[in-house]
Parts: sequence; C-alpha cells; structure tokens
Amino acid sequence: MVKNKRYIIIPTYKEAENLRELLPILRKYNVIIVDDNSQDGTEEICRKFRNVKLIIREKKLGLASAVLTGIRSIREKDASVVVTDADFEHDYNSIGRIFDLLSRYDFVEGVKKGKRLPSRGLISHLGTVFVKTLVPESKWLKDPMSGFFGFRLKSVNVERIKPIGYKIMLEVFMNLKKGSKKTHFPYPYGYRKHGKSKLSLLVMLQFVWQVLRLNNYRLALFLSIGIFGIFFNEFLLYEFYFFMPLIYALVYAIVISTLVNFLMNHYITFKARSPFSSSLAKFIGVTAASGVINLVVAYSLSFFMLYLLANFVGILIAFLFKYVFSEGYVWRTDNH
Ligand SMILES: Nc1nc2c(ncn2[C@@H]2O[C@H](COP(=O)(O)OP(=O)(O)O)[C@@H](O)[C@H]2O)c(=O)[nH]1
Ligand SMILES: [Mg+2]
Repeated sequence: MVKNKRYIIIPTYKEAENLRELLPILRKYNVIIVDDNSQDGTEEICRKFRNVKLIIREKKLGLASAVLTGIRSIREKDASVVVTDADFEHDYNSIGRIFDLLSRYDFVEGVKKGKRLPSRGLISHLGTVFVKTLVPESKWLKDPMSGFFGFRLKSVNVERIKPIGYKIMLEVFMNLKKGSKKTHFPYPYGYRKHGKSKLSLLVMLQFVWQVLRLNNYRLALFLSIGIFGIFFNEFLLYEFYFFMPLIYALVYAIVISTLVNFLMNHYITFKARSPFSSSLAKFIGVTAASGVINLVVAYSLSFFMLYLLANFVGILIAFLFKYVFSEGYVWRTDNH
C-alpha cells in the first residue's frame, strides 16, 4: 500500500476490462477493490498493483454493503476516503481535488454536471424528489443518488450504517457526526466504457425501502392515522346524530376528528418536531386546502368515471398533498 492516508474504495462486479484501464491511473492512492466474486480476471489484474488491496466476497451482495466492507477494512482512524465506481462514469481526475478538500471538510458530495441519457436523467430526477420529500434531512445534498463522494473516516458513525441497495452516499451522509463540515464538488459525468450497468428493478425497490426506512416510516404512520381518522369521524357522527341535527353532528365529527388527527401526528408521527401552536395553525390551512383539492379532483374526474372512483382518486391526491406539506411545512425540520 502507499504511505498516505488517502483511500479509494471501488465496489466491482464484472469490471475486469474497466479495471485494466483504471488501476494504472490511481497509483498515488491506496485502492480497495471490493469484488463480488466476478471470476472475470479481476483478481489477476489487481495483483499487478502493489497499492491495490482486493477483497473478494463470496457472491453478489450489493454495492452498498461492498462499500461498507471496504470502509471497515481501513485500519487508520484518521483516513480520508473517496468512494467511486469502476466504469468511468465518475471523473477520476477530480479525485485529487476531493482529497484536498477533505483536509478542510468532513464530507464532499460529488455532483454530476452535464447531460445524461434522458431516461436515466428522469429516473434519477424522480428519485431525488422522492428522497428530498420523505427525508428532509437530506435536503442539503444536491445529488442524493450520487455514488461519487468523499469523507473523513472519523466524522462518520460507521457502525450505524445499514447498507441496502445502491445508495451508500445517502447512508454515509445521514450518519455524519454532528457539526461536520460539508461541501459540494461538481464533476463532469462520463459514460460507462466497458460492460453494462448492474442497476435492476430489485435495486430500485431496495432504494424505495431504504428511503422509507430513513423516513422512519412516518409516511406509513401518517397513512394509518388517517385511516383510523375516517372510522373515528364516522363513529362520532353516528353518536352525535342521536341527539342533534345532522348538520351539527357533521360539524362536531369533522372538527373533533381533525383535531385528534393533528394531535396524533404532532406527537406520534412527527414527534413534536416543531412548536404546537404554529403547527396547528398551518395544519388547519393544509387540511382545508386538501379538502378543496379532493373536491376539485373528484368533481372534474366525475365527468369521465364513476363518481366513487373519481372521489377515491381525489382522496389519494389530497392525501399525498397533505403528507408532503406536513413533512415540509407544518412540521418542517431545519436539521442539517
Ligand atoms: N461488489 C459489488 N459491486 C457492485 C455491485 N453492483 C454494482 N457494483 C459496482 O458498483 C459500481 C456502479 O455500478 P453500476 O452498475 O455502474 O451502476 P450505475 O452507474 O448506477 O448504472 C460499478 O463499479 C459496479 O461494478 C454489487 O452487487 N457488488
Ligand atoms: Mg455505472
């Protein structure tokens, strides 16, 4: 290995041809290749380089866990680490500058600049919106789907990282220690030289699961509390209607169930992460707006489909609206 504390981690699966061209340009650094038993000549190529440490895992276990295996293998506590790929999509000429930045920062995010294939650009854009909505703490990241980044080993709670799927940068970022200094680093995005991408439907589903986990299942709680609210509202209406006219019974049932919905979300889903009174005021506004959205969508769609189905679509859209605004406005958090 090289006598400096600069480590590059590259997860690989069937990248022998790319590695043949890549390893000669990384001689200045300690390179850790975590390969998932590709059996394509990767081993022979790596053995030719004294600065390369090769870790071979038994079988294909995923990109994120490969990177974590690499991180755990570093003995020097004050090491700087850059994570990259083997297929020339990342800009290897920038690695030196990322290491330089790591003398002043704890975390450097590689941000793609330049055009991409339209289909991949769209998937990546949707993924970005999805993460930023459900995990507000990730808002600082410009390219949360990126796999090109650097960090100081001692600034990360490595033992807390739970690797799943592809998005290891997001996981490292979420486990940065408090007060870490971060910066962005734009780099020109390249095209894969040899072989093909390992991105699959399974990997995309793992990403959705990862985001729901980082979201602490707030979306699921919000939905459950909402469904409970429907039954609670009906129950109240049924009881009140025994001793008051329907219009009053409706008003009481709606007001009480809306307030209970607020209290449950305030204390359970969002764990009182913003002040009670301002959250309540915003919640009432958002609830009213979502009612209007439900009405407008249901009425417009009723010209094209059964009114019950139209209303169901209206309820879904209103629900999504309400959740997005609960997360980013009613109970907005300014962490990170
Ligand atoms: N060890 C390991 N590496 C992987 C795995 N999946 C992908 N990689 C590597 O991770 C890097 C990025 O993967 P790639 O398929 O190019 O993803 P894309 O750039 O998002 O299309 C490449 O170097 C891959 O060889 C895996 O399951 N295990
Ligand atoms: Mg790639």
